[in-house]
Amino acid sequence: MSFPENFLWGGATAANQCEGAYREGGRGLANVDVCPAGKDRFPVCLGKLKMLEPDSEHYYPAMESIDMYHHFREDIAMFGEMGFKTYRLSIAWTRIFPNGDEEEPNEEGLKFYEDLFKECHKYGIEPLVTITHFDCPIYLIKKYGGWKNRKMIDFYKKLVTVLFTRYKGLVKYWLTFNEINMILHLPFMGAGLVFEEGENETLSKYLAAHHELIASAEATRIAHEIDPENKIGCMLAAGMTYPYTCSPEDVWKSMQKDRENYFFIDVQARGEYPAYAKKFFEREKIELDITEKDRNVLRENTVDFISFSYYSSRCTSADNTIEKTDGNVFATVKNPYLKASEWGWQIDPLGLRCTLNALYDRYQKPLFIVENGLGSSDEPDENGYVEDDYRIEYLREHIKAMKAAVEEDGVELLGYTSWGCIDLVSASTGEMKKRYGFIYVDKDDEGNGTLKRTPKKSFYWYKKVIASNGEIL
Ligand code: BGP
Repeated sequence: MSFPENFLWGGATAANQCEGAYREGGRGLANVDVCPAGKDRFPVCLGKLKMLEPDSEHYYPAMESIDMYHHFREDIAMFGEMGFKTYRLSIAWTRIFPNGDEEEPNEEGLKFYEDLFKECHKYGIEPLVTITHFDCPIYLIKKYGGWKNRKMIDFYKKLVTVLFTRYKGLVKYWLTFNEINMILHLPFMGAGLVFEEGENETLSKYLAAHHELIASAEATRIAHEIDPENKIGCMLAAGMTYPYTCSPEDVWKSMQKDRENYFFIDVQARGEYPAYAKKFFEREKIELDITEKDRNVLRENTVDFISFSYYSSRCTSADNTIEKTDGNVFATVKNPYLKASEWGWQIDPLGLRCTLNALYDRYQKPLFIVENGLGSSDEPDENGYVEDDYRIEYLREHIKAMKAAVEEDGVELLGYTSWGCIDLVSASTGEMKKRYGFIYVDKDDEGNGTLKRTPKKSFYWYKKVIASNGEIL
């Protein structure tokens, strides 16, 4: 038997990509609401194009998305039918604190998630909650500059205290920040950073990183104080960086690239800034004002487990002329040994085994794969049914690799939640067209569609995988 009996099989979503109802229930505006679909999306997500209100001329698919806000009972019932043991979702910060700095939380928002968690438990589904998934109140960005400002730590502490208190007994697994390393790659989306002309962007990104790292450690402390049963994880956009050739220059470059991302987890899992980061800060003249109290908080509150998303490996070369391709935001050298998805994301199941081993070797903490999947422009038949053999193939190969890491390499793995278990809006495109789900949702990028949910072929396949605890693939 390769997977433990209590292995947490399931699926993952994020509030802003599936809930819709973006102005209902007292919800305030967040950074993710002002990232349009289309050509302006990347400049906005990068913090280069200031856009702090949704552009009223245009429809953003995320405003309505699949309207899970009103359909969650139906959706969770379908997850239950697939046999999910866990469901990863995120809290929209602005449903709880619409501006982010109020004294009292919004009861309507708290009640919404309470009902949702109770619904999960009806089916024996353990919620796995991302506290912030690319989610920062616009008001905090306008007034304080987002995570550049140390005051954000206090607003976050207040948020988590409310959540841990209210959902005690309902939620045990928490992730503090989705893909925390996205601060470096998509700073507005990741941390609400907007850059002014001439600003030292590297400094601002690492300042924001420091504040999020302290906030994450504080959340870990508070979670354990409120309920010792709570398990707190960090979350990394992972994927090993291969050297393009065996030239030592390429190998060294790949190590440096990996460190850019490991940096966050090094702090969250080991409790202190690594030596290479201190040297980097000296070279770049980055002064972070790390207090004695900060050091203690980091040291005393390391995470209980390490979670990560994996879509692809990455590849790098010291030679800048080699062709690049897209890969979940990280521009990477095209690896000639790999096929790619419609969006150019390269497909590398063995890379998942490599990544699991690399993370386990480095941290020796339990791991959790909380995102993995294939984005595709699925074509339903007249009944809304999608025969998605390509998705089954992708998932099967990745689950095989994960199984090998557990069975043959001894990696300790808590669970697996595939990304976008029900179709939702894509983070990188802002569109519905790029689908990941086991469940097709009739909704297009112009807002048309009945919202009808239909299981795809992969729905029935995944159900068997879970029922056999990964034996039938
Ligand atoms: C991760 C994000 C998710 C999700 C996923 C797939 O980086 O955490 O929110 O969207 O990538 O990416 P996309 O939707 O761009 O295909």
